[in-house]
Amino acid sequence: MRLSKYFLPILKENPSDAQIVSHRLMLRAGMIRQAQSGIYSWLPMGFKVLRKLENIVHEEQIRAGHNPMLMPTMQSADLWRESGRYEDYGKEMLRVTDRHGRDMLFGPTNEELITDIFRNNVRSYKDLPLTLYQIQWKFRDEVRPRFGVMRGREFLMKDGYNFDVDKASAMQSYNRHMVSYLRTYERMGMKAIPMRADSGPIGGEDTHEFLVLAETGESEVFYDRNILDLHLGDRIVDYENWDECAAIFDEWTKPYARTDETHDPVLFAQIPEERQMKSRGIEVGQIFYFGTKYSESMNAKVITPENSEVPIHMGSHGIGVSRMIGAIIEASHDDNGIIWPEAVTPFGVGIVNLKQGDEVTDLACEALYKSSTLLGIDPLYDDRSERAGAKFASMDLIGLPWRITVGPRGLKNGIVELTSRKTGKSEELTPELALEKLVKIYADL
Ligand code: P5A
Repeated sequence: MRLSKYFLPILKENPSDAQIVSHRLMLRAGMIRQAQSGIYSWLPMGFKVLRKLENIVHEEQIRAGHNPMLMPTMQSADLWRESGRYEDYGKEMLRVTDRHGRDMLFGPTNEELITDIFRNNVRSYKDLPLTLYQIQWKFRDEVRPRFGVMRGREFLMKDGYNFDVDKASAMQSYNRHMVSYLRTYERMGMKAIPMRADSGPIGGEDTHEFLVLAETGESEVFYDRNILDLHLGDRIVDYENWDECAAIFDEWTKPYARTDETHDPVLFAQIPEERQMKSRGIEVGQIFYFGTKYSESMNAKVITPENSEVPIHMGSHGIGVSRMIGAIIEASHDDNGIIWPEAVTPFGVGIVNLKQGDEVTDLACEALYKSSTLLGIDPLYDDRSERAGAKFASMDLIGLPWRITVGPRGLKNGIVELTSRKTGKSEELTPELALEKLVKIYADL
C-alpha cells in the first residue's frame, strides 16, 4: 500500500477525551473513530489489525476441531424468555420491537440461540462432542463505556459453545478451550494468564478468565510469579488426547492466579513472599462450564447409548477480539507510539523515502515496494512529499515493527537502513539483504 493512497487520518495532537494510552494511540494512528459513546468505526488500519486477530482465532479454533459459523446479531426475545435470562439480563441488554410488535434484542451473547439450533438439529450422542463458534458483533449497553474499544457497547467477540454427552466430556472441551486460547494469545505475541474467576450472568461454577497484565486494566489480580515462566511455544498439541489437554490445563492452573472476585488471601499467603504478585489486568477472554443450565430450561437433549434421553452438558468460551487490540497496545508501546508484535502488525514493513522526487531514490523505493509486495511482506510505502522527520514520526506512531529508510546518500553505496521499532537499532544493508531478513522474520512466525 502507498501511504499517498491510504486512508490513514493521523492526529498530531492527543485527543482530550481519551484517558488511556491505547485509546489515545488508536485515535491518533487513525485506526478508529467514535460513532457514538462506546461504538466505533474501524478505519482501514484498525480494520486490518482486527482481521489479523480474527484469522489467528479462526486458525487456532479450527486446529482444535471446532466448527466456524455465523449467527445473526438480532435475536428473538422468546428464546431468552425460555432460559429466564430475558428478565435477568437487565439494562445491559438492548431491546427493540419490530413493526409487528415482536420483542427482539441485539445479542449480548448467544447461549440461547445456539442451544435452539442444537436442539432442532441434533438427537444422538453419536453427533457429540460438538463445538460451534463464531466471530460476531455483540452489544452490551454498558453503564460506563470507556477506554475506547476496551469497554465498548458494540464489540467483536469470538464466542464458542461446546455440547457434550456428560460432564467428563464437557471438561475435556473446557480443557481444550483453555489450551487453544493459550495458543491463540501466544500467537498474538501476548502473555494472557488464566485466572480462576466468577461466572456472572453466563452462569456455572467452572470458569477462568484470561488476563493481560497492564496498569490500566480494570481488574485487580493476584498471582504466583512462576506462572510468567510458562510458555506453550512450538509444542504440537493433540487436541483429541484428553490426558494431554488435562496435563496442560493442570500445568497452567496450578500456580495461584485469581482475580479480585475469587481472591483468597490465606491461599495467597502460602506462596513464598518474593513470588506473591499483585497487579492489574485486562480481561481478554473467559471460558465457562455451566453443565445443563441452558439445556434443561430449553429442553436440549440427546439419546445416550443406553437409549435414555439426557440434557446435554455445555460450556461457552469467549475472546474479546476488539478489546484485544487495546490490550496489545497497552502492553506494547512507547512515548512515540504503538509497537506492533510482528504477528498482528497491519503492515510488515514501512518504507520511508527520504527524498521524494529524487529519481534514484524514487526508483529504489519503487523496486523495494514491488519486491517486498511480491515476497508477501506487505509494505506500507511512505511516498508523500513530507519532511523526513514527519515521516519518521508517523511510522513510529503507527508502530510497524520494521522500517526501511531509503536515501540518496546510502544508495550511493548501494545500501538502505533497516530499523527495528522495538529496539530502535538500525543496520545498513543492501536492499536484497534487508528483504531477505524480513522474509525470514515473517516466515518464522
Ligand atoms: C463466553 C462466550 C461470554 O459472554 N458467552 C459467549 C460467554 N463471556 S464474557 O466473558 O462475558 O465475554 C467474553 C469476552 O468478551 C470481551 N468483552 C468485551 N469487550 C469489549 N467491550 C465490552 N463491553 C466487553 N464485554 C466483554 C471480554 O474480553 C470477555 O472476556
